[in-house]
Amino acid sequence: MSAKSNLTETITFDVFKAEIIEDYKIAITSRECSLLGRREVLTGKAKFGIFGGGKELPQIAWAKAFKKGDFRSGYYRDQTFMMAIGELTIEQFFAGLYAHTDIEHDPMSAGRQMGGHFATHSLDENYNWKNLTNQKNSSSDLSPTASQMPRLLGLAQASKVYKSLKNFDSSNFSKMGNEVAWGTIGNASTSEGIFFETINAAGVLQVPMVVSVWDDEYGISVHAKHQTTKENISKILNGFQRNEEDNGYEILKVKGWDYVDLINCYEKAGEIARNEHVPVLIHVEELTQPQGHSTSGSHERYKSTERLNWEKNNDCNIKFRNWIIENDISSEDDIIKIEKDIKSRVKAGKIKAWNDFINPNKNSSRELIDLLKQASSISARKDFIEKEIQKLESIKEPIKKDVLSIARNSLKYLIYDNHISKDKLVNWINKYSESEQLKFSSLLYSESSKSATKIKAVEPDYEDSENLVDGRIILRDNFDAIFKNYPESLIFGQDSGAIGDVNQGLEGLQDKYGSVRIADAGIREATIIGQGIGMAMRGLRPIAEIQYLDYLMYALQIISDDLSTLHYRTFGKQKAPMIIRTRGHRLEGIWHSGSQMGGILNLIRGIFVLVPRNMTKAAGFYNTMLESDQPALIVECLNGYRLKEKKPNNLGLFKTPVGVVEVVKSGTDITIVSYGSTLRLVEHAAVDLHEIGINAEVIDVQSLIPFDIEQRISKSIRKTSRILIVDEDVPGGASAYILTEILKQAGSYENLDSAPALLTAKDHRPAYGSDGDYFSKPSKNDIFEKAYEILHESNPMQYPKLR
Ligand SMILES: Cc1ncc(C[n+]2csc(CCOP(=O)(O)OP(=O)(O)O)c2C)c(N)n1
Repeated sequence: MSAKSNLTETITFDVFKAEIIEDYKIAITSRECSLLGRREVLTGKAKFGIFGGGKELPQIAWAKAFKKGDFRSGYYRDQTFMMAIGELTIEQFFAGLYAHTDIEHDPMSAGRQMGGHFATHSLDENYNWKNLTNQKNSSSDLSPTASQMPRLLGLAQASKVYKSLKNFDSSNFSKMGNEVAWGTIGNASTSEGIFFETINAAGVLQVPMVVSVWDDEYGISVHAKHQTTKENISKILNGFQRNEEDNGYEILKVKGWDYVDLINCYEKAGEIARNEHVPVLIHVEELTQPQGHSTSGSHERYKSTERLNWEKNNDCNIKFRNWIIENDISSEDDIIKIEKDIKSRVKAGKIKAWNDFINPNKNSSRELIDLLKQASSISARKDFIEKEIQKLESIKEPIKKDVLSIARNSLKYLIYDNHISKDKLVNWINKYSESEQLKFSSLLYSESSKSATKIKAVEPDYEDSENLVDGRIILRDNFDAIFKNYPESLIFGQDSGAIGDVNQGLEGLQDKYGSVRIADAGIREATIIGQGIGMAMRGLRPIAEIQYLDYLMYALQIISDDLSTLHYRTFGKQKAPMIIRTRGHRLEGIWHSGSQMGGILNLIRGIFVLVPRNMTKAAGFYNTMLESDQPALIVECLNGYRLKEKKPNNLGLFKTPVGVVEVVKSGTDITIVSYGSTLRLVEHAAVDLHEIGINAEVIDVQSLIPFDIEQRISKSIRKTSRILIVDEDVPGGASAYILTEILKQAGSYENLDSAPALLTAKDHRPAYGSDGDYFSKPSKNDIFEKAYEILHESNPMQYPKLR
C-alpha cells in the first residue's frame, strides 16, 4: 500500500488524517454490526444473516466516488457502502435483521426483505417521485445472484437517454445525464448468464456503468476453479477492453485491502464512466469472508487452514488498521479507544433496535391477555382459555404470530358464549389481524392516485370515420401520438428500430423520433427488460418489446423476481412503470404457440397482464398504462395486425380500462368467457350456437390481472346459470386462474346450474401448422360442442346427444 496519492496533494494532511479515521470508524462499525448480527441469528432473535464482513474497504472507496443522483444496483454484501453514503444506521441495520415492519425503522423494505437487502426511497409518502438528483440512490436488492445486473444496465442507460432528451423536464432525475450506475456482484455470481448478457449489452450501448466484482475466491463453498474459466473474471473479460480502434470497457484491477489504490481506482472509474459514458469493470481481488458465507454454516468446513490463515492476515480492516499505525495517522492506543467506543455504540444501537421491534408486540400481548382474562372469567371453558393465557405470558418476547395465533386459538373455546367480553375480544382480533395483514400484503400494486384501476375508460371516437385499416396502422399511429405526447417515452427491442418492428407497428417512427427513442436491441430478452426496469426507475417511460410471447421465457425470471416485486418489496418506495409489449396467441408450433399464460399469471403477480382482442383495444391499453404509475404486460394478437379495424379519431387519447370485462354478445343460455385471439373463435361458435337456438353470452376478459373488478361475469352467470371458459393454454393454466377468480365473485357458484366447464388446449405444446393448431388448441368446433354438451346435460330432451 503506498501512501503516495494525488489525494494527499489536494487536501491538507490533517483533513486527510481525519477522513481516514472516519473511514476506519465506518469500516469497524460495519464489521461490528456483522459480528453482532451473526450472534443475533445464532441466539434466535433473527432468522438469517448475510453480512458484508471482509468487503468493507472497497465500499468505502466506492462511496467517495459515488455522487448525488447516482444509483447503486448491488447485492447483500454492501452494508458498508450504505453506511458510508449515510443511508444505513446501526439501528436500521438491526431493524432489517429483525424484519421490523415499520418503514421508519427498516427503510429498506419494512421487514419484507431479509436483512442485507438495501434500498433508498425514490417516492414520497404520496408515491410521487422525489428529486433523485438530490440524493444518493440505491435500487432495491434481490436474492437471486446476478439479478441486480439487468436493471443496472437500464439505470445506466437512463443517463445516456437524458443526455439527448428534449422537451421533458428531467430535473427530478438527471443533470444532463451525468449520473453513474454502480453495480456490485460476487465473483461466483459472474457465472450467471445474465451477468455476461449485461456486460455485453452495456459494451454495445456504451453506458455509464461501473461494475465491481467482490472477489473472495469462493461462492459459498465452491472455489473459483469451478466457477470461472482461468479462475479470473477480469482476465477472461479482457476482450472487452477498449482500445484505439474499438469501443468497449475500461477494465481495472485492484487489491481489496489497499486503501489508497482503492480510492484512486474508484475515482478513476467514476470519471471514465461519468465523463466518457464508457462502462468500467473493477475486479477487486484478495477479499475475504471472515465469518463465512452466511449464518447457515461455517467456512471452516470448506476452506483449508492455509486459506483461513491467509484470510486472517489479509482481512481488509486489519490491513487498513496496520497501515494507519505504520503511517502515523493514529496511534494504536487511539485506535483501541475508537474500537471500544464503536463496540459499545453498536451494542447500544442493537439494543435500541430490538426494543423498538419487540415493544409494540409486548403491548399487543398485554392487551390481549387482558381481554382473554375478561373473557375467561365468564366462560364455561375457562380452564382452556387460561392455558392459552399462560402460554402467551410465558413468551417474554413475542412476535406478532405468537400473539395472533393464541388469540385465534382461544376463540374456539368461546363459540357458544355470548357476552360483551367475547365481542371485545373478537373486535380486537379483527382489528389487529386487519392492520397487521396490511403490513405484509399491501402495495403489491400501485395504491396511488395514478393507479391504473382508477383511470376511466375513454371510448374510441369514430364520428364521421368509416376508415377501415389494418390493425397495425391503428397501433402505429397511436404510438406516434404516444411518442409525441410523452417525450420521456421510448421503445426498444429486437427489430423495433430501423424496420419499425416485425409487424410494422412502429413503421417510420425511428425517422421521426430518432434512434435513442425508437431503438433496435440485441436478442437478449432479460436485459431488454432490465433496460426497461432501470430506466423506469429513473423517471423515463420505457416500452420494452419482447418479439414474441414465447420468448418472454428468457426474461421471465427478471420480470418475476425484480419487476413484479419491486413496489411490494420496497413498501411502495420504488416503482418501475414500464410496459412490456409483446405479441402472442394462436400461433403455430412448439415454440410459436403464443400462450404460456398460466405460468406467466402465476409468476408475475405485481404486474398487470392485459390481453386485448384487437389493436384498438391494445392501443387503448398503452394509453391507459402510460397515464398510470405501474407496470404492465400487454400481449397483442399476432394474427390481428392485418385484420381490418375502424380507425378512431382520438388516437393517443382513448383508453381501454383495466380490470373491466366486455360483454361482446349478450345471451341467456350460457356464458362463454375467453380472451385474445381465441375470443374470435368463441364469437364464431356463438353464431353457430345461435343457429340451433342456443343464445350464448360472450365475454372478453381483456384484463387477466386485474380481473373483472366490477364482477360482471357473476352477473352474467346469474342470467345464464352456466359458464364455459375457453383458453388456448394447457389444462390448469389460465383457465384455472379465470375460474378461481370467477368463483371468488359473490353469487357465481350459487347461481350455477351446471358444473363450470373449462375448454383448453391439450397438455402438449401445439404441433406445427394449421392441422397442428386444430388438433392442439380449442377450435370453433370444440367450443360449439363443449357448449352444446353442457346444455345437453341439463336438458337432453331439448338438446339430444350430438355424437
Ligand atoms: C440464482 C441463485 N442461485 C443460488 C443462490 C444461493 N446463493 C446465495 S449466495 C451464493 C454464492 C454467491 O457467491 P458470490 O457471488 O461469490 O458472492 P459472495 O457471497 O461470495 O460475496 C449462492 C450460491 C442464489 N441466491 N441465487
